Amino acid sequence: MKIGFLGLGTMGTGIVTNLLRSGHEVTVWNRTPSKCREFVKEGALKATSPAEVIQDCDITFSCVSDPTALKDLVFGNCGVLQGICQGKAYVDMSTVDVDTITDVHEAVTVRGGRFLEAPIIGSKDSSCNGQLLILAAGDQTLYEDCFSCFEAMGRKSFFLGEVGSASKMQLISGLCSSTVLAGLAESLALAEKVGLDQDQVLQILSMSSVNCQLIKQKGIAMTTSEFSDPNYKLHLCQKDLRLAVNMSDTVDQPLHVGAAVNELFKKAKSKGYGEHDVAAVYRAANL
Ligand code: NA7
Repeated sequence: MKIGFLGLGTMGTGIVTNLLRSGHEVTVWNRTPSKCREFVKEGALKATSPAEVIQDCDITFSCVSDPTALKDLVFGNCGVLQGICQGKAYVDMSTVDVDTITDVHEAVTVRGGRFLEAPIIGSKDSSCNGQLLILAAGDQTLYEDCFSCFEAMGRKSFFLGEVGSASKMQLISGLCSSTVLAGLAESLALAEKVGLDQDQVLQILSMSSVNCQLIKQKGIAMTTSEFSDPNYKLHLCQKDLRLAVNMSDTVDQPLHVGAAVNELFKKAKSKGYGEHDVAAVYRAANL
């Protein structure tokens, strides 16, 4: 089976490395072509457009930043759609909204291709370590055909049914984790203001019922101001929040806390921390 991969950002880099390590034949494409170089050295093939990758491969995956990037990739010049025909399979792993993924699904299937959405829960570390959680929905036969790839990328994959369900789950997951992060940022900021020792605060939190990996890792990043090597970029997290808030509008579900968390992330982004790690939300909480 020939595998294609479009989008060699933070997530794509870890995923493609694991696909190659597990013996898959992979053809890559990235908007900035220089990012393909390292993978070619590791044995990947390189194509000059998304359409060419689709034409050369049986299953092509993509992972790009946001809905605009995905639309460019799929509907743009020499984009995914121009390679799609009967027998081709396309799997998108970006975090986008239900409308965007539905449009992509319709456009691919109307041309005879098979489509799966498969957004991922994780960060740079989990994509490098093959520990992503994969949320898939759409064509179940394609989900089954992706088995060896998903095994290489992640620790577990879930099939959630019709296209849109995986994007919904992904946005819920992001809403929940960024709410925890915002709560941690404000708690640590307040702790500092009232004169507590932050290391001791973190030690106590990590022995209490709120203990989790996120609190531990991001707590250390916040108290040591280590934001510059992003595990997950703050502007992507804010995009995920924006999409979750928009989704809540479609069903009239109030997001009192979620909307406020979104504002905090927007503030951190406007202070110039968009390309930093999500933990930099602390900079917006700690005035
Ligand atoms: P990164 O590291 O910011 O990488 C983003 C990738 O998306 C990168 O390959 C970009 O290409 C690509 N991109 C961005 N805009 C476009 C357009 N318009 N056309 C084609 N390709 C584009 O993000 P992550 O890897 O951390 O995250 C990827 C997704 O997973 C995202 O949805 C997260 O929310 C979850 P570039 O290298 O800049 O040319």
